[in-house]
Amino acid sequence: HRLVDRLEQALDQGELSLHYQPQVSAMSGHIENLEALLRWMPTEGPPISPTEFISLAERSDLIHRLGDWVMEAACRQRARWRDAGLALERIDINFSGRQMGRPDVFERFEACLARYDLGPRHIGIELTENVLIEADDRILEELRRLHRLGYRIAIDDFGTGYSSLSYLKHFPVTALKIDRTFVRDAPDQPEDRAIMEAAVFIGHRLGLEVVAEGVENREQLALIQDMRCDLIQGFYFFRPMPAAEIERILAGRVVGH
Ligand code: G
Ligand code: G
Ligand code: MN
Ligand code: NA
Repeated sequence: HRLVDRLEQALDQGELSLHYQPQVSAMSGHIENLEALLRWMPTEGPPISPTEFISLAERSDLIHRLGDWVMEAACRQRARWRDAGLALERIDINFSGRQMGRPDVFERFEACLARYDLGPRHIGIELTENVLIEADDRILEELRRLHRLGYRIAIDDFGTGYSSLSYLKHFPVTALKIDRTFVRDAPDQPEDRAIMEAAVFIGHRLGLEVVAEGVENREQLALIQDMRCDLIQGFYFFRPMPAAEIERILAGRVVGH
């Protein structure tokens, strides 16, 4: 496949980068965490959508190289920001299904953090519902181990997977990210509002942090604040941005560690 070959070259030639989208506290509006989002900007031609090239990479072992690259880049950046004293909690990174199938995926994850002297409060993990459902016992045991160590594990796109709620009993997670389709439709659709309210309720009853994704306007924001979501991620506050822009925004908010 031509695009796969191009992607492999892009990795070698530095055409990939991470953008970071802030998650703000629903109470204070302060930036707490960042989600790392992969970007491919070829030196020639328009940017290529991550949905397109990640699903393509998923069909081969290239996803592992890509996953390693993301981990390394996110850790390097987090360590840099720690050393600069930037007021910031975690950078969360996305893991896809095939990545989780690699037996040493979390060994590599922890080794990567260790190289930069980072720990559970610096880097978190996002997994979609479907990835969690399909995880085998070995993967779940690894996730439980990371959870016990204090790593934050978020369920991405919550509410859209082929899942039953019972899986919430068994999975070592710390946060739900309510899928942005619910947020998008909530102002006009009572059903979407109802599902969101239920998700916030169940999340909080299970001791989980609840994140609303895809907040784009004041109307959605007001609804979400009424529902007592904990964190908000969406274009209304911030788009995914290059590291330099994050630094500009966080500049002046320097703390001691
Ligand atoms: O940033 P954007 O909304 O265009 O991302 C599109 C999709 O690509 C999202 O589902 C997101 O989770 C996924 N994605 C972005 N970066 C990464 C990454 O580093 N690893 C994986 N596995 N998925 C990613
Ligand atoms: O699937 P996942 O949640 O990992 O991917 C996050 C994706 O959501 C990114 O591609 C990001 O660009 C996108 N996103 C973040 N905030 C908004 C928003 O407010 N509106 C829309 N339409 N997309 C958003
Ligand atoms: Mn995500
Ligand atoms: Na999501």
